[in-house]
Amino acid sequence: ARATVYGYPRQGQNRELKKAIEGYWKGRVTADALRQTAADLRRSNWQQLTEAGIHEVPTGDFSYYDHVLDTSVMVSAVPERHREATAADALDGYFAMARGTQDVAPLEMTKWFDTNYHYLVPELGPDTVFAGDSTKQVAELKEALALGHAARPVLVGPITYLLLAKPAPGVAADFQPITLLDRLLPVYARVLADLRAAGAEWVQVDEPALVQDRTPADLNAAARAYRELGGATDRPKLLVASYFDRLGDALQVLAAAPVEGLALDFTDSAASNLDALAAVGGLPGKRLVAGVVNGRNIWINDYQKSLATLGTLLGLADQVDVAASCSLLHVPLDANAERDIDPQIRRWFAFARQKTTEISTLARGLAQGTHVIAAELAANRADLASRAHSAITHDPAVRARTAAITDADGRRSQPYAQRTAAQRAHLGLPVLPTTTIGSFPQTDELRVARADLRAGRIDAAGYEERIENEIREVISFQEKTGVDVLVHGEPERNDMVQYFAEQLTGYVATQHGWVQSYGTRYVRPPVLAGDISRPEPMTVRWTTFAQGQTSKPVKGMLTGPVTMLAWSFVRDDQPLGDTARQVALALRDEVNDLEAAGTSAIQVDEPALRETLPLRAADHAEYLAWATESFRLSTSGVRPDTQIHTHMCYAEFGDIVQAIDDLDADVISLEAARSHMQVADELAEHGYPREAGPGVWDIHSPRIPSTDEAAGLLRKGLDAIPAERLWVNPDCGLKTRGWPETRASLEILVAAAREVRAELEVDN
Ligand code: THG
Ligand code: ZN
Repeated sequence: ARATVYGYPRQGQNRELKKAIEGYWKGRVTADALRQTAADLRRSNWQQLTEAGIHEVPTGDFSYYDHVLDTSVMVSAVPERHREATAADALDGYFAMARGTQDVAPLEMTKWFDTNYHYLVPELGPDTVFAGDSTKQVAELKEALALGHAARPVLVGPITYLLLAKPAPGVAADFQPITLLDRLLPVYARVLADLRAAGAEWVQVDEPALVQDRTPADLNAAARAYRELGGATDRPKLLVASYFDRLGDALQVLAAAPVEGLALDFTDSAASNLDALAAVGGLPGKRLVAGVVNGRNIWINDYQKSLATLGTLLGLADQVDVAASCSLLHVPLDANAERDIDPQIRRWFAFARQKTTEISTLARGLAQGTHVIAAELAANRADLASRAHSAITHDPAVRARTAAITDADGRRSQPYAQRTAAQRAHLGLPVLPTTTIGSFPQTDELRVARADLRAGRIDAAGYEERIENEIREVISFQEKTGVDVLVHGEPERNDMVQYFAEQLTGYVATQHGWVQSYGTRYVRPPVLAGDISRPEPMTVRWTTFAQGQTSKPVKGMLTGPVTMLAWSFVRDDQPLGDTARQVALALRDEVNDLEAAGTSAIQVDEPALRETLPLRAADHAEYLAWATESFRLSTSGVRPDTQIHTHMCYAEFGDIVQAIDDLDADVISLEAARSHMQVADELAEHGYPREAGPGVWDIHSPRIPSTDEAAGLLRKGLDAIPAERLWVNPDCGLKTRGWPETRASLEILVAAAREVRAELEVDN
């Protein structure tokens, strides 16, 4: 048995890659210097992997921005509008596709399966002409081979590539990119031949799209693809990799294909792969790469359990190798860099570096017998026991409280239809009330204040004074502009998850735990390590300070339980629903404290509700049950006349309108401006009965809308949602916007609301 991984974090210990790329964009770093930084990072990654005992290192997984975009380049699927730029300069053209330019829009970005990584969506059409460009793949392979490593190039597979693509602009919306398969396969065959010629013994072809629900036509396409690629004579051995879930019906297809190896996910959520593999008769004559180390969470592996799985697998394939379940791109680099985390807890963590050691330890144990890893097994048992029996993971007070939850805790005392009039009266709202989503521009001064506080250049009092000044300005601006429901602007928050994680017991924040979100942007997901409780109020101080500055209602702002889970590393030792209920109860206390402090509208954001939907439809109901329950648990403790808002963005909502209704929130704000209010129609089609604010200002661009434009969107909203249930707001928070466009756009938003209100009065 050998040890391998499918991919490694690209950024470097100090995010050197981010700094080099952003420096290049600003003209401060030359292309040569950027290439050198990239080559240095690859070299150091391969060296780390080899030293950890990884036998075959991945190549081609490195990227300046995104590996799906790299695949588009590899098959020459460059959109028409980017051809001029790519012809002039390959690197600048690449970044033009990723980020757009003054003149052309970038490729659309969307989530990579159910991870928090985002890829650039290929744009294809009936006229797409593919051509093989192996340059990057061949160069990186040669680099690794020259450094003396055993290397395996990694490609996004043709089926996944096509299934992730969308119709190019101007192409019929019902165009199916998978129909281009016959044109794409010769290009893949060409790249494979080039890699063979460059010295690749094996090439890994990633097909994670096959773990989703697939039609028989898709499965036929997969069968055809691997029959054709496998049938080529001049090719390396093929390892078809799947991850993020079980393969289901696709397993049979791949097991029967003329390829030399399969890589399967054997972590808990994909555990049924084991039985399925036995049911198809195993993989006689093939190599099986077993993803037993979770590649997308940060907990140490259970060696005993993995060895048991691996032992069973030995009887099902010719050769069994050990790997992480997916690329290690989705976890931070090195837990040992976290000097501030309690060492007792840090022993429970395995980031990318630690995982490579786990993989090679398991491979050694499998190959030579567990006696050779006796010391590691003992240490692993001790660490697992320390976690299982810790007071951090088992807080009796939290356990008692979640055990005592009743149905009534998740139900408001009156139904929406009765609450709404009381809320309008209580809040004193006009028809078409105006509000914002919560955050106001995060200025450099605010970031400097936080850095000053961290560095000890100012004390807590000095920091709080700066925050208070900012809140005063935000409130006075909204009053002057005529906004109806105000917000304090969240100047005190770094990130909407991290801010709460830092204040909740049981959550652990990292200092260096960066994970790529998209391009050069990274997040530091906190860890839900133990039982969650709230030692003291988290937002009441700032919300009441803001309310003290105005007679208009100020909305309280919280991050909902689903999003707190979705953007963190979650516990793997209890069901997600249990963790969600603990977070929900902590938030419920905060909601109730805000109400007691005089807050009459409280927003609990759930931007991640839709994106956390499991990959397979069969798993949706269970997820939606705990998701909606935990939201209701956090919001149902308030009086009928306290208005609960929620907010969602980034998605189509059509398929979860019922779940949104089940949240029993009074008001929802949604992203809608770019889709011209399409979501309002979707809500109406499903008979959504509550108040809604489809966004009338696209905050993702610095462009200021005209009053006509915003009023036009509002009138469109009125076609779907009756006036007494329609709100007026932007698409999303304003933290990434500057003050000038924020001022101008909010004035326009209020003017548009007034204009349309006047029309309604005339109509009556
Ligand atoms: N917070 C968290 N997770 C998220 C989002 C969030 N996941 C989904 C979505 N939003 C991802 N979007 C972004 C947007 C911007 C950045 C990262 C993810 C970003 N990061 C800074 C960077 O890389 O320079 C670092 C930010 C920091 O200092 O914390 O700009 O909103 N948790
Ligand atoms: Zn949003």
